[in-house]
Amino acid sequence: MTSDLAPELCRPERNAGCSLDDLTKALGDLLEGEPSKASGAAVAELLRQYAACEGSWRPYVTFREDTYSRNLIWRTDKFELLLLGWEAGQESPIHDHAGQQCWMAVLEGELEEVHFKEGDLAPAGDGISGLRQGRVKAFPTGGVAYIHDDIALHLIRPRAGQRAVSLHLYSSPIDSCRKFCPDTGKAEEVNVAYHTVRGSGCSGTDPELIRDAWIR
Ligand code: 2CO
Ligand code: FE2
Repeated sequence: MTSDLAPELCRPERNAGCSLDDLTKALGDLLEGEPSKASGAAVAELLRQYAACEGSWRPYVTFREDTYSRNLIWRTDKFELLLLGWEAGQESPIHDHAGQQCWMAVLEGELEEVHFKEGDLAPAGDGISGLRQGRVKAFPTGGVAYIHDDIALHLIRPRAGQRAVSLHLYSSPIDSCRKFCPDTGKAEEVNVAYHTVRGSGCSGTDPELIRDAWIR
C-alpha cells in the first residue's frame, strides 16, 4: 500500500546523517539543549537512522582477544558515544549503568541482552543479594535497545559463534559502574575506560586494567 503523505511530511525532523560527525552533532543538539526536548524516542530514532547507513564507523572499531573493546567516539559533559567490538564468545559482565540512560544500536551481527534483577538481601546480613534472571532478547543488525537501572541490570553478548559491533550512547558519561558476580550476586564498583579514542590507542589507559575490571 502506498502512503498518501507527501515525502517531506514523512521525513524525520532531525537527521543523523551517515557520518559520525553528523550523528554527534545531532545528538548534541538533542542532549545538550533543553532537557525536556531530549526524548528517548528521538535519541533512539537518531541511532536507528545511523545504524541503517553503511559503515562510517568501520575505521574506529577494534577487536581484542581478552575482552570486548570500548572505543570512544565522542564525549561531552552530557553524553558519551562508544563503539564496542565483540569477538565471538565474549560477553560483558552483569552490570548496572551508574544511574545513566543507555541506548545500544547494533551495527553488525546480532546481540543478545539478558536482564537481571537484584534479589532480596541474604538473611546473613552480608549485603549480598542473589540475582534473578529476567528476559532474554536478541537485537539484530539495525536494532536499538534501551536500558536504565530502574529497568534492570544486564549482560550483552554476540550471537553464538559470531562477531558483532554496537554503538552505545550514555547520558551522561559513565566512568565507573557496578559489576555483579553471577553466582553470589555480590556487587563490585569498577572503573571503565577506553581501548581507543577516535581511532587512536589510549596511552592514558592501561588495557590490562580494563580487562581485569571486566573479567568475571
Ligand atoms: N555497558 C557496557 C559498557 O559500556 C556495554 S553493555 O551495553 O550497555 O561497556
Ligand atoms: Fe551495559
